[in-house]
Amino acid sequence: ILFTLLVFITIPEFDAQNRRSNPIVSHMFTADPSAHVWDDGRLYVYPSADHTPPQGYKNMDGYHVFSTDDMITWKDHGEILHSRQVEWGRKEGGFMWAPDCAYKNGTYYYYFPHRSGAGRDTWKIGVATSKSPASNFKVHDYIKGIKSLIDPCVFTDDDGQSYLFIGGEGDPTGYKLKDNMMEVEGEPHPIKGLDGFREGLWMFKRQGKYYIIYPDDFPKRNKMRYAVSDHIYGPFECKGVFVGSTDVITMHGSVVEYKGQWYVFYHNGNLSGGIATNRSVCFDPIYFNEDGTIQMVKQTLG
Ligand code: FUB
Repeated sequence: ILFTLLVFITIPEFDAQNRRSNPIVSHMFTADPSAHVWDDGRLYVYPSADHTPPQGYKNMDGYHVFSTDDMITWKDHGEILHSRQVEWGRKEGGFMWAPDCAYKNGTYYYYFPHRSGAGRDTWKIGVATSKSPASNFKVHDYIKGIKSLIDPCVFTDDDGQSYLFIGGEGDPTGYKLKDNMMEVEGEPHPIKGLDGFREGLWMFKRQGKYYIIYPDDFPKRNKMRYAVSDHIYGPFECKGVFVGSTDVITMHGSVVEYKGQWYVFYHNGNLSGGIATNRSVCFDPIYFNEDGTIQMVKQTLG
């Protein structure tokens, strides 16, 4: 019942430079944030959930959703999905990794990577749907006919066509989604040019260019790189690192524009003192140069 109660968390006010402290959530551990702005004017963050005491990536479970309309006060909408609701999932549960959410024609589609068995080759991308952005999600099925990869990102282009990107535990790959948002059509497209790609890609579009941000494989502490292309499937040109490493090995996040400002969401381990599997979601503003390159992010800590 506790999880279904709405919890309001207030973080300290912006200081004179319009800054505030990270992380955005401090009553639980969160990671892999996918941020979206929906028609109600709020910004929603769909992260995965780490558990305490640290139980490792294999025990990740019980997704929550958070939203804000001022980038200061965050509302926890409670648990929206647990592996026990996933009939085709591994019987031990867990392995609910980095999710994403998309909206089409009055329905929210929630995409989550989950193993259907014990092995690394059993990853499936499940789909749950709801008429609301942060409650009442019902699990449908998983997306058939795609590779066993993690970290879904669903991007909808200006013409309304949606695409699924997956990658991690294998090379980044893009697919065209059918209108039902639960099936792919056509061939898989390998995404070329993401130098040093590790996992967790996220696509956004700005001034007609496709951007992909992605954690690199920098040893011990991943950094966030980005790459740019004129075409949805690339080839992309890697432009380098724009978020430096944090106190945990993984890096995973998203970029979104809200009320005229662009932001990057990511995670670090500050809340737990750097425990790799007790992460916390952060955000910072990002700034573009005239040529479309992204300035190095100043990470707000504490
Ligand atoms: O959080 C579990 C996994 O670790 C994610 O799916 C990866 O992107 C990495 O953050």
